[in-house]
Amino acid sequence: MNRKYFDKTPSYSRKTPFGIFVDQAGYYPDSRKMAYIPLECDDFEVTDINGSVRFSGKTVHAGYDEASGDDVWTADFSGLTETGTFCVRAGNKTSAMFHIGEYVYNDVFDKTMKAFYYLRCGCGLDERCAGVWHHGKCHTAPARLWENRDAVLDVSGGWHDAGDYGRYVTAGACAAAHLLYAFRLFPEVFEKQKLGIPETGCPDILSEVRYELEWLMKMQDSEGGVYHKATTALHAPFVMPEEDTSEMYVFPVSSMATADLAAICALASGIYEPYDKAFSEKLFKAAGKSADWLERHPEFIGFSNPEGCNTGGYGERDDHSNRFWAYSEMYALTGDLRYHGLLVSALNEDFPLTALGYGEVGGLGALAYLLCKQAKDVQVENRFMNRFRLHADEMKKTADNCGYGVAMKPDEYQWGSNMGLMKKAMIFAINDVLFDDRSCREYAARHLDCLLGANPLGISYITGAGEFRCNYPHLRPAYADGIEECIPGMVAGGPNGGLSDPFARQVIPEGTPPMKCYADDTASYSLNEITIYWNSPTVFVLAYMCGK
Ligand code: 9MR
Ligand code: ZN
Repeated sequence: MNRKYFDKTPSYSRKTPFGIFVDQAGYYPDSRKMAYIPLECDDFEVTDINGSVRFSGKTVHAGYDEASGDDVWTADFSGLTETGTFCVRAGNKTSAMFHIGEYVYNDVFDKTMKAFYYLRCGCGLDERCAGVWHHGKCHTAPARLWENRDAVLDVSGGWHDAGDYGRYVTAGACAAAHLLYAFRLFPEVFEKQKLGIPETGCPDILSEVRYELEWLMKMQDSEGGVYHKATTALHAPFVMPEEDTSEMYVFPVSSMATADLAAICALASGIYEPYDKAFSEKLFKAAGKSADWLERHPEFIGFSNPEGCNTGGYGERDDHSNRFWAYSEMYALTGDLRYHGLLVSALNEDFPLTALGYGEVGGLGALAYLLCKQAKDVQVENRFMNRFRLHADEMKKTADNCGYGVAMKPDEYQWGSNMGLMKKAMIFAINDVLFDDRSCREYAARHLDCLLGANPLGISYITGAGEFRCNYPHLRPAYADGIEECIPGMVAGGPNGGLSDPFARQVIPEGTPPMKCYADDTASYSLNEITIYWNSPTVFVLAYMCGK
């Protein structure tokens, strides 16, 4: 691979200096605390910053772990409940330093939420809010319809999707949905959150999501159909966003984008109502218009890149779950029985009812129904409840058989595996909410521990969080700004056994176990990109952990 663009810091060879793996953000005093050691040992101790032993115990041999290829010993130090800064030691190995305390997740919670602000397109980031990562306005010129170059429209705003500067409706709706459901389920943790972003007179999370919603509504055409994406024809080089001045195009309407827009606007309309009636009304109208479009267009209108375009495709094989989500949110918002009929008919198609997007969004539709105040069909309700329960039960078994305590099977380490990891934690959190099942909290926490360093590479997959953390994501501004410290709060895609890019194939030896197929290097888009919909489930999980 040509490293011309990516020679800032050749970082793929950076290895964790630690031999014992812990959650580098830390643990609550009363929570389960587990360190993972891929080496035989009997005794372990936990020392404080002065080196004094505060806890000691015997390790347990958890056994061979397929996803990592490690033979794992665990050190359970749940019995250590005092607050402070510690590290685990066994033999001649140590862990990273971590905290035990009541607020251990607040910093990373704020950072992962503020990451959305750093991804804003159009407005420019001023120094007061963005500090050293400030930059000028980007992508504000009017865009052209790909299929009718004479038609020009304003689609400025919204979040950059990922390491690239594209903006895609289904991806954006999914990320916004995770954030809005996080707010809906755990509002108290957001009430006081101060991110240092431009304020609009409501909790910061709502100001931030509003920035995306305003853009999403610009993607709706006069008939109610929604354009699939707004991107340049080709991915930009690794320059700052304001230097990416190629022509912006708006690509054709898809039924997935239209359904997801109806869904997210309906959801948002209810949530913003107490803060801003006019905005809520605007969302309501947009949602209704796209929902009407869906009824007039029962056929699937998919998306794949036209010739001459290489930006993200976000194609789907069908739009069943998207339509279901749209009708379910419309019913939740309006109580109109017509939508109830439509959501129930949508269930005639087979799609996963706990999937939380992007792509399959049945779980978001089920959640909309379960949480709504409208009259419910008990059978439908029970069906949705059971699916969430079964999903959690199944995941518990997988997690209990995994050396690192998570419900990820070896073949689930694919492009963006950290999204899979966080969506599993979301399912546990949702089960805690729906069934008041507190055993789920521990399982959700294990997944967060894994993301934050309790994994076989001993790395925190969130920039700016943890002693040994990723710092060189495939993220254009993070490279082009020339600043060594990466923009904080970005969740890396993570291990991907598929080795789906040339750089990954070059640096990861064949046969490497999937959970170890990772390199913290700008060059690897299939291992180390960031996206809004990998950050959003992480915010959801952190909100749950900081709250309920
Ligand atoms: O997240 C997407 C991943 O699941 C796919 O395997 C991959 C290849 O199609 O595309 C990913 O999405 C990318 C999108 O197309 C454009 N923006 C960056 C996204 C993350 O890599
Ligand atoms: Zn931009």
